[in-house]
Amino acid sequence: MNIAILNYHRIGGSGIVAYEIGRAMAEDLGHWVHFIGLEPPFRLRDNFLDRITFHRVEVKEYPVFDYQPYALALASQLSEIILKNEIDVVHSHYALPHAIAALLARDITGRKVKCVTTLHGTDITIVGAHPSMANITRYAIEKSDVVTAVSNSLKRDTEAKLGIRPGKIKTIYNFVNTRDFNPDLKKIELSQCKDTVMILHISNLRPVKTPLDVIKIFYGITKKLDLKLRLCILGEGPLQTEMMKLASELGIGGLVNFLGSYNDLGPLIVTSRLMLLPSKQESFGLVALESMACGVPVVASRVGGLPELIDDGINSCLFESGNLDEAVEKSVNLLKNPDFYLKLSQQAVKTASTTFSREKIIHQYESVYR
Ligand code: GMT
Repeated sequence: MNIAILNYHRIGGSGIVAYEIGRAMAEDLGHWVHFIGLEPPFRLRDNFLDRITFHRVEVKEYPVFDYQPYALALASQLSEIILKNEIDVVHSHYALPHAIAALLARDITGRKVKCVTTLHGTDITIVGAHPSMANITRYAIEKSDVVTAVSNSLKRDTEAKLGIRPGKIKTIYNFVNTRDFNPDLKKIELSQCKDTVMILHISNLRPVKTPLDVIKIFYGITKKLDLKLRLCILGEGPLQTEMMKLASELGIGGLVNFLGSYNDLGPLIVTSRLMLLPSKQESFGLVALESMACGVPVVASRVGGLPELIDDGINSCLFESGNLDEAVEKSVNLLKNPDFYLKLSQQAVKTASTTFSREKIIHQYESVYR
């Protein structure tokens, strides 16, 4: 099949999922994949992969436009790509603007190309459900041939918030590539983390991730455990300065490292002992899955799709959203009890490599395409 994939190129779960689907379609299943966007998906930038092409969208800058019309430029250039490459399926990640651009491009070509849309979370819970965007998001969903959501929680939220009929949206869980995320990866020697227990948080440090709570939970752990501890923050975002300020107010500034953004996360994850994810909302929590695949248990809030992935006390831990005392208690309990830790770590790897493996999930997408 010839598959076109539309996604956001910035670092984030939806771009990773889009890239990994394209990669698996080309590498494992022999399809031809065309990524289309302003920039290549960031994991593609370091790699050349056979049967994968990137098409850059050009947007004409014109002073009369208040906003450059990216969605229209995408639709127009996608219509050419559809015709030239005999595209069978356009897979849009995010209803807006990608699914709309795909529907428009199909109309322009008059071809019977199929439109598949995957919902990732914030496109519905934050943007799509806003009154200014609700109608067009509903239209994108209703007119797509198949719509998938990355968890049952997101599927239910979308049906409720946008009044979508049950049966229209199908859940296909996110997945992890266990070649890149597994417990046997070589650990990184971080001089600042030598002989210490490293606790990790990975996110875009936006309010929805409650990154200030990460600092507070870590502070609580340091008060209860007589261990050399470090908190490493991977990712960049608007709350970084506030996090630094809070850490120094609490007297733990020297124990918190901000490492910035990286592509190859596996070696950093295996170097750490625990992942903290206290998000306010998380439609799936890809980073939790990647951590579990590395055998690093997660302490996460019981929100959105996280309970579909995390079985509390079996493969990681969940706490009630906002209950930081519970988060501290569960983290301390894990770090203090090696047998319990090992049990959770092994079960986390098992969950990731069975229920959420690339091999299992990618066939679900392929059968949707077929
Ligand atoms: O979490 C973010 O802010 C980024 C966002 C994205 O669009 O990349 O992540 C969403 O999609 C991911 C991939 O499906 C999910 O794993 C994340 O849970 C979801 N984020 C939220 O729902 C907040």
